[in-house]
Amino acid sequence: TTDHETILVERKGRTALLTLNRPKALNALNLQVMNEVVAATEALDRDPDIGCIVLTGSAKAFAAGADIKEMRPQSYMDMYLSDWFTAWDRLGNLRTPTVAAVSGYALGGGCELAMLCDILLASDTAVFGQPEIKLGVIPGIGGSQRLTRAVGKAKAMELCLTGRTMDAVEAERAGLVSRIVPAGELLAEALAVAETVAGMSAPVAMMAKEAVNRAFETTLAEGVRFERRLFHAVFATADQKEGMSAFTDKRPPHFTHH
Ligand code: CO8
Repeated sequence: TTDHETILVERKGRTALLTLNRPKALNALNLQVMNEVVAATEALDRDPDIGCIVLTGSAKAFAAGADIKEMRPQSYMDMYLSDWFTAWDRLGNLRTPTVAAVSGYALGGGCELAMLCDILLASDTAVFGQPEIKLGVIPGIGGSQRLTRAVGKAKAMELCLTGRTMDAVEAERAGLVSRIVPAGELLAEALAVAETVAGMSAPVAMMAKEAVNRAFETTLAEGVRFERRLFHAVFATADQKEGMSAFTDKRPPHFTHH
């Protein structure tokens, strides 16, 4: 698509690839990037022909944070009245599964953006952190909450209070990323994962995503109840019949996303 300046959007079959493209600023996330990413992903989310969205940056930087130069002069009232960065929350509300492919710096808002995605793949060069404290601020796109849920208090507190970063190995051990991939293979692997997800039944993948996400919002008993309702609901899909018939027929399933 052509109506973006800070991102590139490509489609490959049922997969969409969104690349942050402000190389001179290491993909710093200004309001334009936010608005373009959110508008593009919401359009893809509405498109029944897209089953998974990959978000990536450059080899050097997934994103080096919110745009410090843009934020520097803002007052409290500027931030409050514009509800600065609120649109990023909408990325977490997409129904289509998302994959973050992180190479290089994922700092501050960049780390928060990666954590807004459903699957987080890191290259062996990835660097994660919430260094806002060094600038006299704190995380503002959910980092203090999502990092803590992902890696626990011990590491989240240390990272947010000292600003130190984690390499890919530490991030994987801590549970922030699902896997580490050699830098040269990151994008191909992310697209392969996305193609796998996009090949599943779209409504069932949406329900699986919704069920996992509910674990972050509710008690175990309520979460299990929620899962059970969705489990019963998948029996209303044609894809459940197709998936189970394909198994018994010993052939690959052909999901119709209904
Ligand atoms: N914002 C704006 N510009 C940036 C940013 C950024 N976050 N990061 C890098 N850049 C720019 C640099 O200014 C530089 O531009 P120029 O050439 O015009 O000076 C260009 O990108 C290249 O950067 P460097 O020369 O610094 O590259 P290095 O390889 O030397 O260093 C680093 C790479 C270590 C990543 C370094 O750039 C850095 O430390 N960047 C800042 C990292 C950071 O602190 N991120 C957190 C930002 S704050 C944040 O994200 C808060 C989110 C919540 C806000 C909530 C509001 C409601």
